[in-house]
Amino acid sequence: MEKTLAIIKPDAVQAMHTGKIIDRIEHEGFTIVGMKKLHMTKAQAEAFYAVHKGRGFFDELVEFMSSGPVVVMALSKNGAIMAWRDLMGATDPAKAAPNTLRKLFGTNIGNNATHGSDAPETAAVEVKFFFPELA
Ligand code: FUP
Repeated sequence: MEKTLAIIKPDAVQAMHTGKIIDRIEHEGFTIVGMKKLHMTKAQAEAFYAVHKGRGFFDELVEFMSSGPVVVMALSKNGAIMAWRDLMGATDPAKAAPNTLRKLFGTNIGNNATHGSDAPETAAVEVKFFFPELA
């Protein structure tokens, strides 16, 4: 069964959307195979988003992702990577489809409530980053 890495970002945790997002995850047929709440250090956030280093939004992204607690989950489902990205919606909440998590809970392209791996290679690296025991 395919696995993907999902994160409930600091904005959504702070706004008390964690329970609603987990409820959607369960009802959309994902199995939560790993879950923990943690507060990333700046160094951890930089390492996690290393692929974006050099982009204009990198510093802001690292600041934001280390600004408060997050909930990280390894999700399993047939086609989990695309299914989770579909459930999240577009990166920019303003462009996200109705009823997607980013449309419902995101504020703007930076504070967009959730993260999801974008391909099998990144999913493997990202799941291992937080759940080495699942790799
Ligand atoms: P996504 O895969 O949908 O999370 O989007 P990206 O990998 O392109 O971007 C990762 C994160 O960087 C986004 F979730 C939010 C942040 N970002 C910005 O703040 N500004 C941008 O223009 C693009 C991305």
